[in-house]
Amino acid sequence: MEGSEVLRGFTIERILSSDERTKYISVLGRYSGQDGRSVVILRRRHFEQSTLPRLLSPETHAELHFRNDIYAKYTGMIPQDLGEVSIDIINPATDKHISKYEDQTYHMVVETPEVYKLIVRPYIDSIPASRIQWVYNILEKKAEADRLIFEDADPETGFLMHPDLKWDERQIEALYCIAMVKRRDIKSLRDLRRHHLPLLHNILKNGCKALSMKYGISAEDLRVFCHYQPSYYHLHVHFVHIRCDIGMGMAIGKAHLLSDIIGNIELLKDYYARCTLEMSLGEKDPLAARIMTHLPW
Ligand code: M7G
Repeated sequence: MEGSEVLRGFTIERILSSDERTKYISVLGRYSGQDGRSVVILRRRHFEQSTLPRLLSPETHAELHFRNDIYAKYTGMIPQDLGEVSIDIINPATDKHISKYEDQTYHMVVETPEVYKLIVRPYIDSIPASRIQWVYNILEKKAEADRLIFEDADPETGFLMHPDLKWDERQIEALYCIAMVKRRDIKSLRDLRRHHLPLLHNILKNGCKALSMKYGISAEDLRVFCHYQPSYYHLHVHFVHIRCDIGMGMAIGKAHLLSDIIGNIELLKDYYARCTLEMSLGEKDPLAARIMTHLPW
């Protein structure tokens, strides 16, 4: 579906979350004639410097709101083509998608190696593979092949780099890219061991190099990290411009710098099998309920 068809037949069920500061809203709804539910995310785009000459010209129609001495406030109608919004659609959306985009209270949760073994790993193994079909589509070049930034095809240490769903490649300061490892046996940082160091070093070094060649950004301007818990259990690494504010996505208890991960494993080969990890989980996350009921307090 494209163009004006993409939202035809969509009815709003409820707002999942909305953020005035980042001009973001996520909405739950249904398409008529479909059983499942859908999540639609709208984001207003940041002003691009290159469009300023048009924005600040008579092409923008301004209506006076009030004037006081040297101060004036207007409501402006900018040229139509500069007023684009980004629209992400997840259709059909699972309960996990809905909870991911829903406003909720977050709690800090402690995951010992035992909690991981008894609760978290069985939960990860119970997630249907279809949940990461989009990852396999990327690895097999069935989707986003035209957006590929870099590929190292080595089956052990290789990865593919793409712009993340969250980035429309417009503004370098909003740069958000994702490196997806080729091998399919690493679910998350919990699985990382010393023999994975060549893979991790490769992603850090050649991921930064690829972004420098493609976008002219230097490694010092990038945060390179993994999420724990991630939303998708196939190892991937986030590359984000240092000026890009991604809120909870870079919070303590969620984002783990790749260089720290490497350092920890260099110190102790099975660090991530033995460490206790504290993390923030939304109370609507299906994992939260499972872990909470097993906490000793
Ligand atoms: P995560 O740490 O598992 O979850 O990262 P998070 O969403 O809580 O950060 C997964 C990353 O993959 C996120 O940054 C998503 O925006 C990104 N992502 C998700 N999907 C479904 C796609 C996709 O289809 N294409 C691309 N390029 N990125 C995606």
